[in-house]
Amino acid sequence: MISAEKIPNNVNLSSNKRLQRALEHWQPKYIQWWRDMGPQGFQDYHQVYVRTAVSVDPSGWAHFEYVKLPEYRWGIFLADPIPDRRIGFGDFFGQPVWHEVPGEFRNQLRRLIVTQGDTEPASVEQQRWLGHRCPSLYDLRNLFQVNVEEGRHLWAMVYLLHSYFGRDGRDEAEELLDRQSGNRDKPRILEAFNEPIDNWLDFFMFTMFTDRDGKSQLMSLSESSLDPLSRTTRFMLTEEAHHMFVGETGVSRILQRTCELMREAGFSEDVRKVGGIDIPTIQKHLNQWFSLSLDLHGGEVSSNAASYFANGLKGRAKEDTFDEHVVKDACYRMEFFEDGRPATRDVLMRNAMNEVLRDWYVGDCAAGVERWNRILEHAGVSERLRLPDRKFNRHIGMYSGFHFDPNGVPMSKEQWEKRRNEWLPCAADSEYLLSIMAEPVYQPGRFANYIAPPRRGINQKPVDFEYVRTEQ
Ligand code: BYC
Ligand code: FE
Ligand code: FE
Repeated sequence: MISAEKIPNNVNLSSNKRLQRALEHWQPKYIQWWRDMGPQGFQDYHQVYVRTAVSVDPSGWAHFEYVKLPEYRWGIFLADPIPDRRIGFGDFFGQPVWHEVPGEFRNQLRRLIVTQGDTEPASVEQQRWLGHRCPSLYDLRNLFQVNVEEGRHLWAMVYLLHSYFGRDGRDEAEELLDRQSGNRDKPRILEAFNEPIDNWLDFFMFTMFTDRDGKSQLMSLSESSLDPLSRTTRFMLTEEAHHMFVGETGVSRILQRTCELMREAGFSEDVRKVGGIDIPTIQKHLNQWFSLSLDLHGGEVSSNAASYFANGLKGRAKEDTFDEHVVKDACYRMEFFEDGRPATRDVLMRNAMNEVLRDWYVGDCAAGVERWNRILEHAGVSERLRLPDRKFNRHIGMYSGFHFDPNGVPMSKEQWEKRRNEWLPCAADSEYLLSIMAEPVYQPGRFANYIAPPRRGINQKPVDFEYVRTEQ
């Protein structure tokens, strides 16, 4: 059942009039932002077949309907509380979790929540033109599903800001609608969220790799001692799975189609001549979004990360799978880059928490790339995709300011400049991709030439279902 309330929620909003008023005050600003900065040209005349969260149990989750995007029911949902939940790591290990924000951690928690919140609307802004270049109605619908859920993730963080951070929280909530992706004067906080997402290969790589940073960061925040933050992020993770599905299967379908076109054209022919996306171009976009998303994990050695861990604010992904949770003296063997050479040294594990999470992230990405390579293998294509070395193209942390090739071999700035376009998308690649995406595909069941249809539709609907329809 959809609740009759203005803001669907499972936090008993109607019993907290102050909070309800604050959120109802923020809501029209949010809608204005969505209209200005959300999907361009798909606001008033299109209905999209989307899934709306109406409660956290599985039945409330399977609610599909046609909605006009600005009328999507963005709600506030927290995963069910875990009875007698205890702090799982850091200096307060074993104590009861917090239901309010401790004064001494207020600034750090606010900063974490604002940083997380900032990425959500940023991604919607980055993707706002893609609808005009969509490869099918199925993909168009998936784009909008991702967009409305990122909008809901913003709501999730704004709920925390309004509930627990008073005046400052309300100000931060306004600023979340004020910063803009790529804006020179008021950019989004983290780098990857200021990069353009102009074409669908970018979009699929972004949802594969950058939404996966969402997954690793949300996993570590879901360990938090601040119980409302833990419960909010736990529910967000269930939505994140679909975003990564969109990215992984999007690239899979491009690979599948590329292989078909290669076979048809004869393997030595340039697949671009028959309108496909060649594997080197796919690899370059992988390199781009993987390296940008590595940066999103912060510096390798970070006193911020150490202090988040010590204070119990941000844990490791799957904290309960570790043997020891206080981690006071343990060390992490870290590779440094000194005098042009790698050198290994021990650093306190707490200071290496960004790197620990990055390790988890790289492993999760590698598994995805393996799945992609199986498609190439089955198609009898000998090329393979691979993750570049983690030193490649970094702008945050100890490798920023140096240059490395995708194998991690150091190189001079001049060498890098000369070869950069072999490894990262260049103007000619974007131009080509935009040329094959210039005509959007809006007929149900039809797909652009460069991508294979999905194996099945959404919510057991057929692939040729009218996932987005113009209002009659
Ligand atoms: N860009 O101690 P350090 C998602 C700054 S994605 C720019 O190494 P720390 C989503 C840093 O702020 C998940 N600046 O890093 C995906 C610091 O500044 P100050 C988003 C950066 O503090 C797709 C300085 O560099 N969630 O949900 O450990 C679609 C040294 O920092 C960057 C989160 O990120 C960067 N990449 O920060 C939609 C979780 N990295 O203090 C959504 C919350 C670092 O010198 N954030 N800096 O001024 C955090 O946990 C942490 O802030 C970071 C690492 C993981 C970002
Ligand atoms: Fe998100
Ligand atoms: Fe996401």
